[in-house]
Amino acid sequence: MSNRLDQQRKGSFITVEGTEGVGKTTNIAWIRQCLNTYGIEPLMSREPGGTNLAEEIRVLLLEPREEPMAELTELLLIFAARAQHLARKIVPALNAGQWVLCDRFTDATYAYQGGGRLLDKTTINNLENLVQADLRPDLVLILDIEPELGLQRARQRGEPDRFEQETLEFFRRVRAAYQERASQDPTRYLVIDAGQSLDQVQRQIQSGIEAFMSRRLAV
Ligand code: Z5A
Repeated sequence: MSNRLDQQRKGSFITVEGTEGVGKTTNIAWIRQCLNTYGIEPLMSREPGGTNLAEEIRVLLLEPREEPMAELTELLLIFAARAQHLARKIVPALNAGQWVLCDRFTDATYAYQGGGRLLDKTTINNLENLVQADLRPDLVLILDIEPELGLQRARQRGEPDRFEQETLEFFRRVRAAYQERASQDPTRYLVIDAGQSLDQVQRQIQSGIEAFMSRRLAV
């Protein structure tokens, strides 16, 4: 099965990113509502995961375990899950003209494995090209927050997963990597100040979606 996109596709691929406790889950529901006002019901998904097999890989990735996971193992498992997710869910949906709204995608790999774990960006880029061919999100919303504040919010949720156990310094590097990616392509990336009240965050998201929709409708 190819991951190449049909050039005639009408669906858009929107992803949502950010560091811990940034409010992705809360705000994805709002993004969906914003799209609904245009008559769009997106296919919802998440990474790592999105299909039964990819969700099994997610468990391997997130559960703390005695044997430390090697960084390259982590990177390859993430792209293995992504290959499955693309082949079985995302690409067929986009090619059928559906919109896809995904909680995290490859920008998270550049941020967590590249920024956080300090893995070589060229290796990530090579895997991205292998697994995704020319598929890239049409719009990436990055919810941006001071890592201290995000961790405070995230740690109210109970037992931390393998990533949530990382240091503040790790999350500072993750954030910096997201910011760097956003600065390289300001039309495809939308950075939202997620440290504000939920109401203010939702207003920023709404105007970002409106701007994206007007660009899209103008094509
Ligand atoms: N990972 C990776 O390393 N590489 C990759 O390529 C990919 C992923 C794809 C799982 O992701 C892990 O996978 C992730 C990186 C790694 N690291 N971790 N952990 P995940 O997305 O499933 O996990 P998450 O980062 O913990 O996301 P989450 O569950 O969506 O949580 P959230 O962003 O923190 O959202 P939330 O639950 O909506 O918000 C947290 C709390 O804050 C909650 O109580 C809200 O009510 C509150 N909140 C939200 N917004 C506000 C505002 N504006 N004000 C005040 N309080 C708020």
